[in-house]
Amino acid sequence: VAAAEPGPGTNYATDDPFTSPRTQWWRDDRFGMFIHFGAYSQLQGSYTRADGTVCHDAEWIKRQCGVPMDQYETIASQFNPKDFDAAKIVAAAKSAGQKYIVQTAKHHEGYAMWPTRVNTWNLRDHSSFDRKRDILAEMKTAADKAGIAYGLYYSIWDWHDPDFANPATFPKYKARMYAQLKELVDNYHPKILWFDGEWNTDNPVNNWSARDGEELQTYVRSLDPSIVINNRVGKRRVTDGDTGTPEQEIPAAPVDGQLWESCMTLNDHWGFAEYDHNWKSAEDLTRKLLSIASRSGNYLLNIGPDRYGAVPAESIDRLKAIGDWQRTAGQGRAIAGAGSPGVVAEPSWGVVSRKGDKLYASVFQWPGAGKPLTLDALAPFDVTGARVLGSAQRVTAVRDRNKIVLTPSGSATNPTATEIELSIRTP
Ligand code: FHN
Repeated sequence: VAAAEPGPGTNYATDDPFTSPRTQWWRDDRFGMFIHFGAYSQLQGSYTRADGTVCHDAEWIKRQCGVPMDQYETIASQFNPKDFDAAKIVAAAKSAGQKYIVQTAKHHEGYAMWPTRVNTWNLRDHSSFDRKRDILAEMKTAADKAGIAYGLYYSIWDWHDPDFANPATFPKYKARMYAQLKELVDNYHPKILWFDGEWNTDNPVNNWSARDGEELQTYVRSLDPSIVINNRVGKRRVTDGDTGTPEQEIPAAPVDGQLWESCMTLNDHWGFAEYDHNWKSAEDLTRKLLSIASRSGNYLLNIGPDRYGAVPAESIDRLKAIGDWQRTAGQGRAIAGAGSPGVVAEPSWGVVSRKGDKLYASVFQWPGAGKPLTLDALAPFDVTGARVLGSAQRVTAVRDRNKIVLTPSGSATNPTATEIELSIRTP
């Protein structure tokens, strides 16, 4: 359902993100793709020092492995992501049922992944890449074509710009950052600006103040008031921006009274790391998505393309498997457009989400034919129908005081999660 366009004169600085038309699409989508891709990808997670020892990290490799800046610049000059294929990446997102994308435009290394005019530390001017290509423009075009919202990540923390770490010249850094953000908004019209690095604790190197955060939000809203902003924009995570950003965890909702989005990796790194084979299973990822949606959160699941821009097959396969589960028997109804049930507590055997007058009970531990699944009611409501998606079996729903006892007559339809759809009537 297309959200109403916010009208002119809307006070974006004070509207409530929980109800604003500006965030409507984001609240409905539930599932997005994060992309960590930068000059660090050229190293693919391994840096060989002068003494022959190898140091490992991904997007933090510059800092964690102490790569001197001149060497890092040389490495970046070899970066040639010739196989970056926006249509393929967007298709992978689509296959997963992801409805928006957030791509790193600039990570902590300070390297701009678009042809910025602000400096030459960017993919066009400091690489071996085709100067005519602009991968952010390619992504924006492909995302638009697929009906996927496109957003950009921008790190406030900058390891490359010397003015970031110099209190006397910090305003010059800020001016350049503002200019880059204007380029991003003007050229790629992001629906999300996802900030990061406001938190770095290298004091006194981190000159980013709470006031800087407030100003930045006002600035972004002045560029385009419809942009959704995450909370890492300032120093007041609870009140800054529109969306909370728990990382690698699923919190109990609500998070400090904010909309929230859990960002997570598919293996143990954000950027490509050739040595990291610790991939999460499709079952685990799908259950995480269901759990997050059942608590009215969003899931921002990351891919890290390799140095040539290719997405690991392990990522592509898992994304598709998450989408396949959703496409089976309409099971995806438990996710997009759904949220916290309100009327029942989270059961021990799975999670429950709600969309309008339907509850979706995602059963992770199926009890077996004739065995009960119990839900604790938190509010009065009637169950007017119950069925197992993708199965002809009967399921009865009997109320016993504040408990709803569901008894399926057959076996689980799906080892990841079997969906029981309940039709409900609330007074
Ligand atoms: O330092 C970054 C990290 O590399 C990655 O980008 C994540 C994504 O949320 N954010 C930072 C750590 O909080």
